[in-house]
Amino acid sequence: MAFTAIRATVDEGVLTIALARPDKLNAFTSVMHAELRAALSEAETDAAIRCVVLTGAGRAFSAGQDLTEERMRGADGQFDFGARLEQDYNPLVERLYAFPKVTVAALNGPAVGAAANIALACDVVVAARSAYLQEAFAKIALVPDAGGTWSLPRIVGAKRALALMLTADQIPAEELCRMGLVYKVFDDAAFAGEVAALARRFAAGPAMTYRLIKEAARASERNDLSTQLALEANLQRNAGTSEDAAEGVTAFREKRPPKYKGR
Ligand code: T3D
Repeated sequence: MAFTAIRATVDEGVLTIALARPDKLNAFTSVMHAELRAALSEAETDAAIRCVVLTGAGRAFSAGQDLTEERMRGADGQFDFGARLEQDYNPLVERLYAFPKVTVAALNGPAVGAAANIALACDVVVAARSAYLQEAFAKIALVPDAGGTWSLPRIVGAKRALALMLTADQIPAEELCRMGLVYKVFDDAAFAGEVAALARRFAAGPAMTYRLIKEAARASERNDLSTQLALEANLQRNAGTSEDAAEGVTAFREKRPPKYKGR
């Protein structure tokens, strides 16, 4: 498919989606959203794609919503700042949270505004040392969106989340890592190689089990301990009878790397 605002490439089971408006720091437009939807649909249905990496072209991950794009209007003809969220951002965030394959946000540079929170909706977030994240909304007198008010307190705690959102400070990669917003930081020169290696690891891993792990992790956000323990038992029943689980144990006994099929 020909895209104009993203680049999508597949290699060794990994779909890499690069937000690609580098002269505008990959700011999101409705075209970019539509193209992202198409690329993610492809990733969902194509069994050969087992991991999705979301990154940015050029020096930024993304500067969030394109502030020069014409605003949507409500039925009364007035600007409606919620409309774009309902049409584009909210479905994207929900889709990423529920995505059936492993998703990696690779912050090659600044992740700002809605883009920061889209990154946080991915399963694993890694960053180049020069990258930063900024809940920039308050700087332009807007409320954090794209799930930030939900995800940030859960990741960094209520007080720190509020400080991030109220100050709109740029938080450097190392600090993001200490806060738990980023899993690992890599030197800029090594970043692309490290991301590719991590994504290839996921693509070669037990895809069905990954899906179950994600289901358990997401469910824990609403479950009490007893409900979660029961869910774990059920999911383990599924995982334990998979071909991959049998292969995992056989490979361990035979002292060789496992060859997973994702079922
Ligand atoms: O509909 C709604 O608006 C509601 C939805 C809101 C969701 C949101 O995401 S709100 C948050 C939106 N984002 C921002 O407020 C960030 C705006 N950008 C910046 O503050 C700065 O650009 C950065 C701190 C991210 C980076 O600064 P710097 O100095 O490294 O780069 P720059 O020179 O400011 O930007 C380079 C170019 O990208 C520049 O274009 P030009 O002048 O060379 O033609 C700049 O205008 C453009 N750019 C950067 N961010 C955006 C953008 N263009 C459109 N929209 C942007 N968000």
